[in-house]
Amino acid sequence: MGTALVYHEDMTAARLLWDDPECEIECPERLTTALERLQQRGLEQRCLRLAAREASEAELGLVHSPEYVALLQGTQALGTGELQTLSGQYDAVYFHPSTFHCARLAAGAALQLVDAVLAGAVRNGLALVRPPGHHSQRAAANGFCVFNNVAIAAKHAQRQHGLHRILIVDWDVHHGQGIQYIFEDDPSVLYFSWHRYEHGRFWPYLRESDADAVGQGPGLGFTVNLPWNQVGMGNADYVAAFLHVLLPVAFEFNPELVLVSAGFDSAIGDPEGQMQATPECFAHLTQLLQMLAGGRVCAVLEGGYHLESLSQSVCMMVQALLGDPAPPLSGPMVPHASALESIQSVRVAQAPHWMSLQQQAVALTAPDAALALPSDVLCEEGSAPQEETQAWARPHEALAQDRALTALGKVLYLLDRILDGQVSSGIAVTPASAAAATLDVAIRCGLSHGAQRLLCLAVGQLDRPPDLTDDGRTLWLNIGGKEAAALSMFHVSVPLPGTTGGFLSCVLALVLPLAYSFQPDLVLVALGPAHGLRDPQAALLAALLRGPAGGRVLVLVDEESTPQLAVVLARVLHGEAAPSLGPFSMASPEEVQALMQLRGQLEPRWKMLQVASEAGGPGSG
Ligand code: Q9C
Ligand code: ZN
Repeated sequence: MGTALVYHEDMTAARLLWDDPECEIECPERLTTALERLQQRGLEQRCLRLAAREASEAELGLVHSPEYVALLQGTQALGTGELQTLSGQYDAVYFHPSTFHCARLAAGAALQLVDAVLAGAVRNGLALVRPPGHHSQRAAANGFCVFNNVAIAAKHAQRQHGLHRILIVDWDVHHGQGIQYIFEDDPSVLYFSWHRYEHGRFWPYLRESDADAVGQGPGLGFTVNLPWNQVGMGNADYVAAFLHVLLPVAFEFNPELVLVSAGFDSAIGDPEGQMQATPECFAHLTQLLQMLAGGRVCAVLEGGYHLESLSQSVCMMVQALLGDPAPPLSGPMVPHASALESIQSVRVAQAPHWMSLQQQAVALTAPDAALALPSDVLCEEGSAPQEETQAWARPHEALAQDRALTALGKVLYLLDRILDGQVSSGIAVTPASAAAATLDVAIRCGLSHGAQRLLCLAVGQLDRPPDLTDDGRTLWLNIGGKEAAALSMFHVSVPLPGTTGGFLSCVLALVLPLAYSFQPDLVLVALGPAHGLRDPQAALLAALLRGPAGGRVLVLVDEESTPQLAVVLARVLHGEAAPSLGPFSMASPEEVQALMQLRGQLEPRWKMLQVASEAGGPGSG
């Protein structure tokens, strides 16, 4: 299933007709440059191209008042002076005779994308539109936005497709207060926004952009605001916000559809945002969102004013939507203290509304989503030369049998192909009796064949190879150990969680932060005998671990696993959507305790584990 790209050239028609330094950045070149870059990189050609249609009056009416729509309709016939006067009645807005047409196309593009995804014609997609939408309100244009494209698409998905849970992720650098107002009392739409805030000193200067605005009435907890109080936020801050705020809440919410208010003014170089996140970061964020809602992600362009940065970020997002591995993130993966303060303040504000952010345990369930069964398998055939395989196997009694040796040959072959970049990932089946020995050889071989840092995630009863050196090149993480223990910064063990909440916390609050901090160039996942993970859990784990290692993941599966496991693993490693984990059950007190203890021990070295700044903000510790 593919990726849609919705666009219409007419959306380049609107432009600023007078002098206004605040508005001139919202220009037609934003679209043409991004589209050209998608074509240059061959990405546009890999998408299903859809020509945008205009939203109907009734569709605009899902969000906007009839008077406001009529007013906009009237702008088509106005002269420049009248347009300028009318524009002056709104904050940071300009109108052009083509604005009404463009804005109807922008909303229509979002609708077409949602229809294509919910009809199953594509799995996901991006609508490249202008004017943007997330600041626009029921009867007001605001911040370059005329109609609220994403809000209209969400209402449409509810009304026309009967959806009950929609997640809106607004990663534009400005607060989408328009979306917040439209859904603030609606528990069926979860709105997440991070935004430059600077304690209220940044546009649009709203008290309700702060972390303590959490929604109203039945919508309490369904507005999640993460204010950035300093500029300069980068890759580590954005990934930390996803791991420690958005994803725990989103997995618990269990959306049927993810809409992204995809503004790229939160990327490096943008004059509005002044942030530092590189374009690659948006590939990672996109990949993480694809773990939700069966991968049904509909992104709609919002802001983004640095043409080069915008184009690169758009390409990164489309690449990730297409399922390509995300390039590794550059720079130190250490969140800023100010970011951690913000993250902690949202967690505190939202804790009353989300089990996944709480520390006390009560088992509850949330509705399920269907698991689509996999159909195609990624199959890597081949074997390392026999002499080489035998040489690696020699020290291990468990590898003496032919069957074990044959399996090892395949593992070594895959490992080499991954390390020299011919394939990005692979799966190999290992005999139960040889699991530990095969893993031992795979680690040594990986390190001697070019991996600088190797993350080994051993699931089940797999002992750490006894003479593995603790030199910082291998991070050994065992899930399914007897107890939670960090024997060193590179040797961590945690019991297998028994609840979905415990599993998700383990992955989001421990495994991924460690992995993103360590920045491995290869990940080995070994699902040992009786590993105890359910197939969707194993698939989610493998899918998520593509992120920190540039997609270089080798999974060793015990032969006693179900045949479906290899199939679902092959699919997710190929970039397909991860299956649903099923009903959410809260982590047990023991599981929470184990994670807290490990986090305490490991945080000094692995900074992505932090959820509060070291100085200790309110409610930390
Ligand atoms: N220097 C969008 O990104 N100007 N709208 C703020 C602060 C208004 C942004 C001035 C920015 C509107 C969709
Ligand atoms: Zn913006």
